[in-house]
Amino acid sequence: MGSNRIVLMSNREPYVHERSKRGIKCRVPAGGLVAALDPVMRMTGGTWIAWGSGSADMETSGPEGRIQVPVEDPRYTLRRIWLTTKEVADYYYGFSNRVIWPVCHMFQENALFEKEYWETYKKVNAKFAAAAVEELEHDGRLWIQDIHYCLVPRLVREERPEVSIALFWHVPFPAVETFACIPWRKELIMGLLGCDLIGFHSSAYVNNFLSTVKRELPEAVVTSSAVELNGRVTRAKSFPLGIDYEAYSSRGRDERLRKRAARMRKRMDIPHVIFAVDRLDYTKGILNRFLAFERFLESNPKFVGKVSFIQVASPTREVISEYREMKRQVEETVGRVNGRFQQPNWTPIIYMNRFVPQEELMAYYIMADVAMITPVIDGMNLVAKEYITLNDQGVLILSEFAGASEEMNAALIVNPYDVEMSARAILKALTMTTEERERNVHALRKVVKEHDLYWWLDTFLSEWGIELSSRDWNKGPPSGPSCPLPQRALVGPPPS
Ligand code: ADQ
Repeated sequence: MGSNRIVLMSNREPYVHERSKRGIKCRVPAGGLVAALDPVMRMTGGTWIAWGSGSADMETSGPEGRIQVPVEDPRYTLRRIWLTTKEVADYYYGFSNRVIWPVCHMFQENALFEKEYWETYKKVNAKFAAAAVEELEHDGRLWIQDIHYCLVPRLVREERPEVSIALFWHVPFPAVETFACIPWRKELIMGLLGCDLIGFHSSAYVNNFLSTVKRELPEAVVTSSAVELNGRVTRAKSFPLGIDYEAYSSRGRDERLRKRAARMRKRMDIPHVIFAVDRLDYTKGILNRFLAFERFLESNPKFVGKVSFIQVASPTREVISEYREMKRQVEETVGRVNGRFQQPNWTPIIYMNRFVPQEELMAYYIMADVAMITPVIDGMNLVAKEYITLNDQGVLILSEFAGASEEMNAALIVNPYDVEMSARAILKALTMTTEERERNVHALRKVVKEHDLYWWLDTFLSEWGIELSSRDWNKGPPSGPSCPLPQRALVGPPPS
């Protein structure tokens, strides 16, 4: 079955060294996935290859970008890949975020098919593939995360036919006609078919991927779960990603956190609170959500002054014009709706354009009566799962276009484009009895608990031929691994 030592590849690194006025600090990026994959790497050893994006990454790594992590108890190697400003602009912001991202989210009109982006994407993929070839043992395993390295599987396969390669695709895979917009679609598909296994969040995305392969490569033999091309088989399967249910659930029972949530709620002094948190991305449906809230207030005047909508929207990809334009529209709408309904002691939409620390986010989850998670399209959406785990009586309004809705159908499911329907769902959510709310939470928690992060890891790894029980490895809180500085960083001169 080959070695269990994994070479993991992702755009973001698990440990980032940053220089500040007070010296070098090591940061563990927020987000469940890094926290989940770090224990896998600790357990299996091996190497994590990622873009070295931190301002002090170079001076804290060895000559080839290698550093042993976690620094206080080294268990695996982090191999940082250096990218020039132009490479970051063209491969990351360009091809990944202005070609693959919009097309996979069916926003083709936001895509920019620049040849230069493609050329740089190829170059950066070749750089990452070369690093993987160096790091892989004979019979090793390469696990690629997401859309940034579609060409790597084939490039590595050409050099090292014996290694096992898997990839998890974190965003939707669109319908065949939509993917066909990409001028380099065939090269992307050929690249992905270097994998032995490709995971998606839902069976719909698996089907879309297989249909695209069928269209682009008529010579391939495509079944409902695999592709055979030139004697090599690539399997495609759905593995819905979950959260660390136990960790979130135990935070939800934490007395200090509950008191904090109660204090926050008391300060607001309002009968009802609706909450949403997203990156400020055009896929997240923030604008439609505000229009639905406006319609709700319009048609239910008795709720005017009685309900506030708290929206946390963290800045993201602001160098891209579509994101700046969307931010402008969202902020204009907040201003308009608030201007229309605001009263001296009541704000209809409380809008925060920043990243909030995890503790604060959890307090919002606990204090909000309703979470309105209504992306116009989303690969999965983990916020929906986090909210339902933390709030014992919370009502979830969920978009039918979030991957999460495939399993979480006990939520109030809405079409986010249908403003009337979404406004009616808000009314329903605010008028449900305690019994109805608890029944729904119970049904939803069952799915979230069953298909949690460790289920995802174990199912994916087992499908790939690795039998490990990840649930036993990571008993820590969802805040993830700790990260003190390596000694070298305190004394070593910066590299030239
Ligand atoms: P995202 O679109 O970034 O990623 P999403 O699932 O919405 O993923 O959220 C990821 C995490 O970020 C959650 O844990 C959430 O709590 C946190 N978060 C989001 N906004 C925040 C904010 N303003 N402040 C603090 N924390 C915030 C992609 C796909 C998703 C898919 C994930 C995982 O687009 O569809 O679910 O990957 O595969």
